[in-house]
Formats: sequence, structure tokens, C-alpha cells
Amino acid sequence: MKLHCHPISPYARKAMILSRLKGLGIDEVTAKADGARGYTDGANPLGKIPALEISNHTPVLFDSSVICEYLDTLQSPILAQSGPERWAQLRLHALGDGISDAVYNYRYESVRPDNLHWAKMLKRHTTALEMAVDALASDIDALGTPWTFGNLSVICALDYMSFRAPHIDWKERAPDLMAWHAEFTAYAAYRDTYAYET
Ligand SMILES: N[C@@H](CCC(=O)N[C@@H](CS)C(=O)NCC(=O)O)C(=O)O
Repeated sequence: MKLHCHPISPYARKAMILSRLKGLGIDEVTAKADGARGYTDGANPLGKIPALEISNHTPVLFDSSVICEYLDTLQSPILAQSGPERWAQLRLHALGDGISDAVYNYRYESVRPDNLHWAKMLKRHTTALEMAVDALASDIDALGTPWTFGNLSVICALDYMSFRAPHIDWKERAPDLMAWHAEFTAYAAYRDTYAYET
């Protein structure tokens, strides 16, 4: 199995952490930003990471939440579970992904030349991020420890926000969220995939 990935991508990092936590021994193929057919050299028709090549007879999986659900089935304990808890976990995972989406969109708006910045859109993404941080902080017990299917996505999204949208000081805004996040830094799977050193 091959995972096309790069730890700077919060979407790819989720899959890397999950694979490592579960000891799946998946081959990690580092994505190339300048590939003629996208980051995965055509393995993902959308050109994005992550993408998971399972075998020659199975279509390549893409979209990080689909990949994470697949990886979760390969080794116990199954994090996504079933019943009402499953929907809570998928919701939390989607909240984390939504934060990464807003950061990604903010980043691509803000790297344009100054005269092409669309202030309204920058504000829109910033407001979404602030609301999402407040939502996480207001229900801190629901985030859980150690790793769950949902919080995996949230941890990767918070680190990505610190990296690409540092004007949102989420640690200052939500000290309890900062304390919760700090618990995850003890894991090798967290530290060994942390790529935001400047
Ligand atoms: N919804 C997708 C988003 C993946 C995504 O946007 N990945 C970015 C890296 S952070 C990417 O590959 N961008 C390359 C491009 O769009 O060309 C997922 O969850 O996998």
C-alpha cells in the first residue's frame, strides 16, 4: 500500500498519524508540488494529497476522510465505532477538516499580490476560523483523549492554522484548547509528522 502524502498538508498528516498509530507500515510516498499531473503524479485525478494506492486491482482512494475511514478498518481498535458515537466522531472530524479548508482558502487568498487581495473573503475565512475555535473550546470535553477519529482531524487543523493563519492566536483565544492540544505532542506519531518548524 502506498500513501501519497506530505506532512505539511493537514489532510495528508491525518492519514500519516493514523497509519503510524495503528502500526500499518504503509509506504509513504512524498508528494511533489511540481508534478506535471498534480501532487500525486496522476494517482488522484484531482491532483491532491493524500491519495492511497491499495493494490493494482483497487481504485486509488482519495479525500482524507475516506482514506482515514479505510485505514481505521484495518487494525483494532476501530476509532470511528458505530451508533450515535460514530456521528459525533464524523462530525468532529468534519469540523477539523473545515478548519483546514478555511486556513487553506485564507492562505491562497493572502499569497496573491497585495492589490489582488479580496478583503471580504479574507474576513470571511477569519470569521469562520474564529467561530470554529470557539465551538471547539465551548465543548472541550467532547474532544477526548487520547486519539479519536474526530480529534485526529482537529489536532492537524490547529497546527496548520498556527502555520498558515498565525493572525488567529487560537492559543490565546482558547487556553483550555491549548492545554488539550499539548497532550498530543507526547506521541511519536505527532512529533515525527510535525513539519512546521520555521
Ligand atoms: N478534501 C481534500 C483536500 C486535500 C487538499 O486540498 N490537499 C492539498 C494539500 S493541503 C493539495 O493536495 N493541494 C494541491 C492542489 O490543489 O493542487 C482531502 O480531505 O483530502
